[in-house]
Amino acid sequence: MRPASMQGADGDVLTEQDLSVLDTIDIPAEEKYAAPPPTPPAPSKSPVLTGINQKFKSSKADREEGFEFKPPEPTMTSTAYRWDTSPPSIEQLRYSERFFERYPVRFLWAADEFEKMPDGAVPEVAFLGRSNVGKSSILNALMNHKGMARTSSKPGRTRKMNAFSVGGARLTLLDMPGYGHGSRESWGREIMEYLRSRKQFRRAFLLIDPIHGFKEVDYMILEAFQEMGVPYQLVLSKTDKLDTPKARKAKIPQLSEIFMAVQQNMADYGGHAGYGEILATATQPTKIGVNDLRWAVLRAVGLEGKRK
Ligand SMILES: Nc1nc2c(ncn2[C@@H]2O[C@H](COP(=O)(O)OP(=O)(O)O)[C@@H](O)[C@H]2O)c(=O)[nH]1
Ligand SMILES: [Mg+2]
Repeated sequence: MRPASMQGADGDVLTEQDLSVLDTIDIPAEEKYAAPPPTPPAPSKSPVLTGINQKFKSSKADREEGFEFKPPEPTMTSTAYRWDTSPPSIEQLRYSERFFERYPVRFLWAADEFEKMPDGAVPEVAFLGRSNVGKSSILNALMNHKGMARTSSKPGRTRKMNAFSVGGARLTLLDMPGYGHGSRESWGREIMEYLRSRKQFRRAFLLIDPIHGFKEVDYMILEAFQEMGVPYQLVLSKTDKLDTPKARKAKIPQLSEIFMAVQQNMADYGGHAGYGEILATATQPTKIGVNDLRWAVLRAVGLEGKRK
């Protein structure tokens, strides 16, 4: 059973109505949520957190032999919920910003089939998610380039996998076609083939629009990640829409609750392949969480700077 509060009624394809009418969102009436506070409280006593960290607790014998694993304390801010990772330092965020902004961005190639992708040795990360979730916008924000990845208010405009080179050709970012586009079979075949076989692939960043929540295809892809052992991380997009009268009227949960629900979905459907961090981002009206995401991308490919 999918959790009712995060399930859409309309399957995977976004309609115009989906995009504009918050009031139609399927949230049970008994779930009454207040407006999100500026900084959500840290859920230190969550059973989910305890469960996850419990798995990594060292045994008495380990401790006696000097092997003690201390999981990081979970932290929650308005841009990130981390339970297995430490927050980046200011220096690391600055480093990430420089890495992405200092070098010219280059469009590398577009391919509609895995077989047509040019080979290479530069590490890659891929941005996935339903049509219109904000993949191309977040890529443009990462690359600090308004029109490099094509954005559109109409779902399904990105028909190919598009590759962009950043950081002086040390890293490749992939903009993937949204799930809503074309037949699910052809979408699935080519992207799954990429995730399974591309040797320079390092991590998938799966975008979820917190206003719409998880849909059937999102659960499907989490299950596919789990089955294939695909390393992935979840990113909330368009979080500027959460703190609005419309969202409050539609009883959209506050960010801290969304973080917890997303973590639960990761555990239920995505197994252990998921990274212990959920980022909250927006690309308009102001950019939110972009450097945190840059840092996560650099860490995914081993290009992070040293902690000072
Ligand atoms: N309010 C808001 N709208 C956004 C944000 N990011 C993208 N959008 C809009 O959402 C639509 C789809 O974005 P796009 O990046 O093309 O999504 P994609 O299909 O996943 O690549 C466009 O109309 C964007 O302007 C955001 O952070 N906040
Ligand atoms: Mg796009």
